[in-house]
Amino acid sequence: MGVSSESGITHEELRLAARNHAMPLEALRWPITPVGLHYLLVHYDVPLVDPATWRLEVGGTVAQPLLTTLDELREWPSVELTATMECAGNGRALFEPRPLSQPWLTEAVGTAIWRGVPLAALLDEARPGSDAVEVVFSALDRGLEGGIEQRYARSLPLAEARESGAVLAYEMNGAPLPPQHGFPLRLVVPGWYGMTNVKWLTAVTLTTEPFAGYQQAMSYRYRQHEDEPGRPVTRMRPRSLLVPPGLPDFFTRERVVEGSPIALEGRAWSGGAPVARVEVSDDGGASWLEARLTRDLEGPWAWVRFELEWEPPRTGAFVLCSRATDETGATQPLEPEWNVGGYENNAVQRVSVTVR
Ligand SMILES: Nc1nc2c(c(=O)[nH]1)N[C@H]1C(S)=C(S)[C@@H](COP(=O)(O)O)O[C@H]1N2
Ligand SMILES: [Mo]
Repeated sequence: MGVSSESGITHEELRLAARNHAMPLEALRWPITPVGLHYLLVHYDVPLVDPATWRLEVGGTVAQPLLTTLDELREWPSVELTATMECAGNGRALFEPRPLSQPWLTEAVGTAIWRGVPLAALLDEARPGSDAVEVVFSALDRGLEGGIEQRYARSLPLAEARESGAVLAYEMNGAPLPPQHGFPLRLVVPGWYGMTNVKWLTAVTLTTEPFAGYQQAMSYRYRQHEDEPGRPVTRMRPRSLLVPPGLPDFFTRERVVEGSPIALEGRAWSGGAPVARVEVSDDGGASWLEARLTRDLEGPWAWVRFELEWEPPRTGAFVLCSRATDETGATQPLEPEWNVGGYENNAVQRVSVTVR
């Protein structure tokens, strides 16, 4: 992956940005992101899938291989999972120099209610062999990446597959998955960065060796240098985002607010542990005020809402920031921690506002 120190994005980045849209930040007002506002990331092409011929194949080192249709899968006992999902590349375009890939700013996130079959139930039915170490999830979409032709595939350690609360989802927010979000079936692993949640799923394969596919061994590694193996990208770091207050300027998106106090609100999440606190700063992170948290969604995997009545000490220009800390004490840095792939940038967001 190349980098660019140019502030202007390249034609290739612009094309990716137009295909893969972010969630407009004002959508942080909705607890559950309306489907069309949920962010979208598609590495190759959205496949056209015929639900009548589609099958899920469960195989590899298992005592009971399975081949199921969509209708059969819908007969299994199902669960609902409310989960916030964020692309591991969120914040990539804010790195300097900028890793060349999908140029996200801060808003590659969304929260949905997923309905489907618990992955653990499927694994119990298939009975993994005692030598099984990983579960590989393979999709229908194909493409080239790093010069290698492949179909999108990712793995999880068997223990994580069983214990993470992962779901094989066929519904998003009460309706069948739309094509772009993985119709007819996708994996959802709560707390993990987006790449784990394999869309257009067609095979679940138990292996006796760690998976060495492109999206596992080459991509989604946190590295400081091109030539080190790095560590795998796994769970979402803590992060918070403000609903941009006041009125936006059309072109610059700079905000103008009036009066006092000003109601600030936003959402915060972490894949490691529940969010413990959120603080807000009006001086670019020099001093912090404690925000009030509301847990308005089911379960531990959904973002929380935060709010604060802000009394601007003067009129003029301010830089607002928010900072989430989770129950492990993990928090957001003021500056991004650069890495080759441009992953896990959970540096505090900066929102420029002018108070009139
Ligand atoms: N089959 C397949 N699954 C995939 C992808 C993909 O390109 N192909 N993109 C991954 C990435 S990088 C992310 S961030 C999430 C995005 O999910 P969404 O588009 O439903 O928001 O899907 C993941 N699952
Ligand atoms: Mo992603």
